[in-house]
Parts: sequence; structure tokens; C-alpha cells
Amino acid sequence: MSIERSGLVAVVGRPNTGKSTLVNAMLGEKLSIVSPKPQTTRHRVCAVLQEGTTQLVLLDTPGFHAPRTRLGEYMARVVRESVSETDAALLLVEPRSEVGDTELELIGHLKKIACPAFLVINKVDLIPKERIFDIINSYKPLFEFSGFVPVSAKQKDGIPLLKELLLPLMPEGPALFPEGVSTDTPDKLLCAEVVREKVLLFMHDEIPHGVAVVTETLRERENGIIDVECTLYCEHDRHKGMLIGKGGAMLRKIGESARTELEEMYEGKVALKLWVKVRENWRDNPAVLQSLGYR
Ligand SMILES: Nc1nc2c(ncn2[C@@H]2O[C@H](COP(=O)(O)OP(=O)(O)OP(=O)(O)O)[C@@H](O)[C@H]2O)c(=O)[nH]1
Ligand SMILES: [Mg+2]
Repeated sequence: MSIERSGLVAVVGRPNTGKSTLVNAMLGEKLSIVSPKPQTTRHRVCAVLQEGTTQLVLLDTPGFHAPRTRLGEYMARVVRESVSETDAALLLVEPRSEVGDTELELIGHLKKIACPAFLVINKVDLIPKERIFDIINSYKPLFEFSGFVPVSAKQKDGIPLLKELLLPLMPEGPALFPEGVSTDTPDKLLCAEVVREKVLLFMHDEIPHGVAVVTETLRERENGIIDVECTLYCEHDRHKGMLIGKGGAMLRKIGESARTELEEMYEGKVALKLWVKVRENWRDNPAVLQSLGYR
């Protein structure tokens, strides 16, 4: 079916509201990594959906927060730029009536860009239904939202309605991405993100936020096995020791979990090798940030 409409939809919100979970649910496959820890997403991740003759390009963005490092500044810029280039926006919030400074700041950006924006109240599986009205009432006076959509991204509730609301807002025009393409994120970055998700899952405190992952090698052997080699950069020798663990146990655990997921992603056998290196203060070093892909 040829595409008649296409457009960009930015998904924004404070860290941990479930933006990546929502984008994955709308796409119907896991593209953007998810974790219980805030500041999981660092890059703009785009998910390309085709619904009938409309192409929806969802932009998952990093959780918006007051930056404390250059990496944080990069992440905030990604959010501002994503919002400025879209045809519609989704402001994703926790199911709470109190409106935080982050939400107010994001609403400020929405006011400047004059594109339709929906308030998406996520995680409604955690609250009684009646509370949804209180949440809507506290946001209503702040901005002319095009609509209020309660969803549970985790349980995939409310996803079809959200799509239905977005489709007619997409401008007429040709496809932005060729048919069959689901993202513009390079495979090397997708692999690195899978590994970083496992670091977020298994490591605690400051360590996961101080870890960057780079895929050095990604190639398929003649027999079909895919070789993936990644380097994990951390900020201190102490963190390196913890990432490797006793007798290499932690790195093995991260590796096994990542390999299982990569094998599902590639539907084939993956040989994964991980290395750990120290780059002190990389989150504040522009040259290192650039070399790690945060431009
Ligand atoms: N109960 C419940 N939990 C959810 C829902 N959606 C997401 N979560 C959980 O919320 C946590 C954060 O989800 P993410 O999708 O990583 O959130 P995010 O907004 O992308 O986070 P950042 O990338 O850090 O900004 C994870 O533990 C998810 O499983 C939901 O609808 N209900
Ligand atoms: Mg995310």
C-alpha cells in the first residue's frame, strides 16, 4: 500500500515515565532499551510504523532533567531538537496529579512550537480509574492539549486509541523511510544499547550512569554466526572491578543476558565479547563524548 501521509511524533517526559516502553509498544517490537532506572535513553531513537497509508515516525527521547554533566546537556538538547521538528508531540507523565517543574518546562517548549500535543498519562495500571480525572484536571489549565490519553504502555492498554488520534494529524506526503525500515539507529548502536540495558539491570548506584558502551565489531561469519564485540567504558578503576566482578562473574552475567537478547534480535547465533576500559570523567569530556557517539 503506498503512503499518502507521513510525519514525526516526539515522545517527551521526565526520566522513567515509560517513553521507551510506549514507543516499543506502539511499534510492536523492542527497539529502545527500557530499565527501572532513570536516564536510560541517551539518544533519539526513531521507530517507524506503518498504519494503513500513513507512516508514523515516533521519536523516543531521553528523559528531560536539569543537566549536571555535558552528557546531560547533550540529552536535553536531543529533547529540544526532537520537539522542534515534529508534527505532533506526546507529553508522557506519571499517573500523579502534581505537576512538576519538568512538566512545566516541557509544556513551555510545547507552547513555542505550536504543534498538536497530547497529554499521555502512563502507568494507569497502578492507580484506581477515578484518579485519572484529577490528573487531567490539574493539567487542563496549563495548556491546550489536543487530548488526554490514559495508557498502560507496559500492558499495551490504550495503544490503538493513541495511534488513531495521531494518524489524521500527519501531513500529506510521501514516506519518510523506505518500506520495511523500522529505525535509523545503526546496528552497532542497537547492539551497544542492548549491552547497556543489561548494565542498567544488574549494576547499581552511580555505576550504570557512568557507563558507555561502544560496539567495535559487528560481522557475520560465513556459517551465519554473528560476532559482536563491545567495549564498556566506565569512570573509575573501582567501577571496572565491579563491572567485571569476582572471577569475571558480573561481566559474564551481563554478557549472557545481552547475548540471549541479541540472538532473538538477529534470529541467529551470536558470539559476544565484552571488554571494560576506564575513561575518567568521560561524561564531561567533549572529545570523549564525541568518540562515544554523543555528538
Ligand atoms: N506499572 C507500569 N510500569 C511501566 C509502564 N510503562 C513503563 N513502566 C516501567 O517504567 C520503567 C521505566 O520505563 P522506560 O520505558 O525505560 O522509561 P523512559 O521514560 O524511557 O525512561 P528514560 O529513558 O530514563 O527517560 C520501567 O521499569 C518500565 O517497566 C506502565 O504502563 N505501567
Ligand atoms: Mg527511555
